[in-house]
Amino acid sequence: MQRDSQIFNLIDKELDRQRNGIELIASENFTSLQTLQAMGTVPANKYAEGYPGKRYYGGCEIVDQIETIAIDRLKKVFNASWANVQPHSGAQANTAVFLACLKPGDKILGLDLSMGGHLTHGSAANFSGKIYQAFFYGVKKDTGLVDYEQLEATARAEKPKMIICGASAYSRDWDYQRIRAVADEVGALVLADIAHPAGLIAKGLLNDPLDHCHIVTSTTHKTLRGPRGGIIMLRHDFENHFGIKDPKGNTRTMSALLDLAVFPGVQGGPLEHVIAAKAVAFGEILSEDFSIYAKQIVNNSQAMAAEFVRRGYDLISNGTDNHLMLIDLRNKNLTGKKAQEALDSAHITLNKNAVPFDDKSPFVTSGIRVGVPAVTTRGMKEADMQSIVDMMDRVLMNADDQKVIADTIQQVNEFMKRFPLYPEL
Ligand code: DSN
Repeated sequence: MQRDSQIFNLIDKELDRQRNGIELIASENFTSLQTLQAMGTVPANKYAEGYPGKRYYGGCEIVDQIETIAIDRLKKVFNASWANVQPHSGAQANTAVFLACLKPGDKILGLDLSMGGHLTHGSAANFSGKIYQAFFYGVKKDTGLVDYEQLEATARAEKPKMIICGASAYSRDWDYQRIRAVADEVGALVLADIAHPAGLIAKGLLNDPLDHCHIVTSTTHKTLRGPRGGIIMLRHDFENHFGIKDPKGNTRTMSALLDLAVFPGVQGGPLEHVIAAKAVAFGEILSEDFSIYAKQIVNNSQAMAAEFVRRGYDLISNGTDNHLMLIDLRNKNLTGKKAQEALDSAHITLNKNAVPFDDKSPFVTSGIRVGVPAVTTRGMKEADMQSIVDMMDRVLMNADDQKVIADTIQQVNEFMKRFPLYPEL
């Protein structure tokens, strides 16, 4: 068979783009070479519907071992008693949790997408807002912090079946204990979606949701630095707590209901090559190197935030506890769209983002979200964050100046040579 040079040339170009630019998308990262390599291996050819030891196909004895190792390592990473590593994505993980715990029309309560929440937490455009009755809490206008009073008041008024915490654009830690207290009061389950800060939670740098939240989901490719995918975890399994039954009407443990919800509920065959890569990444997370990495993420994020504040940028909540920051650009007379486009043209990649109480559409927005997991993987330290903010500031203050953009491209490409990516490739 002829090698598909058209596609492989494009893959090479994407590698160059990743190598030469500054990656600040808060949800992106660079996996290790061995994690990357595991994804391109022969378990990709295998059908393995079911779970280790209980498959619907023959020939699963090796992928059973791979999946069991992935589960065991993940349980160790988060001190969980049960885990499912099959969800193809974070959205699939959340879908499975909803399927296991809710009936169509049930009430859910999540952080509003426009305040930093996620599509799958009840957005009208998503299955979660179409199939379930969604209510929202937000952040406080003066502090940018989650409005726990609003969360509690809405929970008491609406009595949702599930309260969802977690965000895709929130730079502060969560009070899981407080959310669990009101959930117990109104009889709700708590789902923590830790897709963004999972790597920091794994290393004890942020509050641990697993003790307080009934169910925890995550992606594996953000701060966990694994392949693209999802996971579901429990620290404390429970039975018949909320009268939830399996499709045949039998009472089951939550772990059994969640397994059934992932397969056959929302997925067919698991991606065993991706599960192999998850296992590799989880092994890396258990190492001391990853502890150093996670700490450096927080140091870099805080150094970058301080530099933005020093230059007069308006950070929501005035700083960060985690890997990202949200910047309101209105005082700089820029929209998020304009900022994203100008920075993109200078090989600095991030995304425009609505800020709380935004007056612009989601296609324009007043802000940008900036994250440091990927640049930290490249080996950058606090002083490098100042260099990045310096380059960004110059572009943002001269967004229509093609000479500034051209100079910055050169500067960015030169700067990134100090931080090689996949030198073996
Ligand atoms: N799209 C992801 C993010 O960028 O945060 C969330 O799913």
